Amino acid sequence: MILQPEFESLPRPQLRALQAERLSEVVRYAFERVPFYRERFDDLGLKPDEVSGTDDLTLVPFTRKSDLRDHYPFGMFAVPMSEVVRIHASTGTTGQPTVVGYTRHDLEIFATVCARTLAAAGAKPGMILHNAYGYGLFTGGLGFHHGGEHLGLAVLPISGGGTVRQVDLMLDFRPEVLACTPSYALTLAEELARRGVSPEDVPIRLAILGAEPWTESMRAEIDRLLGARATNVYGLSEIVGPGVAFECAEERAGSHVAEDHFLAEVVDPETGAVLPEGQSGVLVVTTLTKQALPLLRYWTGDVTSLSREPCACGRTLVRMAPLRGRTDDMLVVRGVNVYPTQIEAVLGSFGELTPNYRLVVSRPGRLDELRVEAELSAAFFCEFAAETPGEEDAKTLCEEVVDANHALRSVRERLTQAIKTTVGVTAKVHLLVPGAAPRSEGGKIVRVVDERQLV
Ligand code: DLL
Repeated sequence: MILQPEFESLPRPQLRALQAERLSEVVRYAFERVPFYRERFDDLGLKPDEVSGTDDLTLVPFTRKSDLRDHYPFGMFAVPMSEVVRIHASTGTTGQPTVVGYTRHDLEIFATVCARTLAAAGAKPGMILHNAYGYGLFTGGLGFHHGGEHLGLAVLPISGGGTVRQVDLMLDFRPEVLACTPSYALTLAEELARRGVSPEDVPIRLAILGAEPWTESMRAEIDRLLGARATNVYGLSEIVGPGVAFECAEERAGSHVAEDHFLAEVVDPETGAVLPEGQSGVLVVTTLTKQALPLLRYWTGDVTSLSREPCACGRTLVRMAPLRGRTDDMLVVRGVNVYPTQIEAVLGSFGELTPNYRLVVSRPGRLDELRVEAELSAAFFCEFAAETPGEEDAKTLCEEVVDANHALRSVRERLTQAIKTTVGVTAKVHLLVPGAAPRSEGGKIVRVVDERQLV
C-alpha cells in the first residue's frame, strides 16, 4: 500500500519542482539560523539565493560527521531548546556521540516516513507490530513505534534482547509484522527453530529489517526460516533515523528514498563530484523539511548507487541499491579493498554454512592476514559430530580434524577458492561448530575485528 501517493507517486517533474522549492527554503533557513552554515557560506562568498534549484546544490560544501562532533552537543541546532521535543544520539564505535534533535514537526516527519516504510512492506491496520529495534538513544525503536501507531498498527514495544521472552510473546500474541536488525531476525529464527516451531507456524509474515548491511542470501534465509517476506529499511540518526529509504514489497529491489523530505546524491568518494545514475559512490543527503537539525549535503559515508527506473509499486521515488558497506568499514587487506558484505555473499552460496560469521584481520608478521571464521550448519555438522570427539566444547574446529575429514576439507578448500575468486584475497578459513559465530543480542552486530588497529 502507498500511504501518501500524493508524495510517493508524484510525477518526477513535479517532485523535482517540490524539491527545488524546499531546497531554497532550507538553504536560507540553515544560513539564517545555524552559525556554522553562515560562516561556511560567508567563507565561500556564497549567498543563499544562489542555490535556487537542485542543480545549484553542488555549490554547497559537504557537511560531515566531524562537523556535528565539533559542535557537540547542540551547536548545529537551528531552534532554541524550547522548540526541541526529543533528542537522540548515535554512539558509534569511536569518539564522541552524534547528537540529533527534533521539533514536534520533525517527529511528525519521522513517524510518517516510518509509517510509509511499514505500509510499503505490506503492513495494515489490524496487524500487530513486534518492534524489536532497540528503544533509547538509538532511533530504531521509537521510530518504528510512532510509525506503527501512525499507520494504525498495534505496537508491541519489546525492544532488543531477551530472546527467549521475545519468542514466548511472539508465539502467544502472534504478531504478523516484525521490525528489527537482520542479524537479530536470524537470532529469533534460530530460537524458534530450536523450539521446533516450523516456518508455517511462525506468525510473522512481514519483516522490516535494517540498521546494518545484509545480503540477498541472508534475506533468503530469513524468508525461509520465518516463512515471511523481508524488506529493507535504511536510515541514519543524523538525517532522521529509519525511513530515509525503504523497499516496497512488490519489487524488493532497491530502497525508495523519501525524496520529498530528503534529497539524495551519490558522489565520488575521492573527488566529491556527483556521479551519474547507476554508478556507485558515497550517498550524500540534504534534509528538505527538518527544523531542529537541517543538514545540507550530509556525507553519510554509505556506499550505494541510485536508480530512477520505474518501479512496479507505482512509486516515483528514486531507489538506492543495497549498501555494500560504509567507506569506513571497508577493509584494506594487502592493498585489496574488501567489504564484509562481499564475503557474506560468498558464504551465503554454501549450503553447508549458516549466515553467521566473523572476520578477523591481523598482521602477524609484516603482511596482513584475513581470517574468515565460517559457521557450519547444524544439519551438515551432525554427520561428523560423532567423529570429532571433544570438538563440541571448542568453537573452532582444529585444523587436524578438518584435514582428516574429506567433506570438511572440501568446504574449507572451496570456500578459500571462492573468496579468492570473488574478493581477490587469499583468506585463512576456519570452520566453526554450529552456534559459535557471534549472534545479535538485539542491536547491530559486530562481525569484523581489525586487530591491526589494536597494536
Ligand atoms: O541505524 C537507523 C536505523 C534504524 C535504520 C532502524 C534502519 C532501521 P544509526 O545508528 O545512526 O541509525 O546508523 C546509521 O547504519 O549510515 C548505515 O551505515 C547503517 N545502516 C542503516 N540502515 C542500513 C541498511 C540507524 N538498511 C548507519 N543497510 C548508516 C545497511 C544500514 N546499512
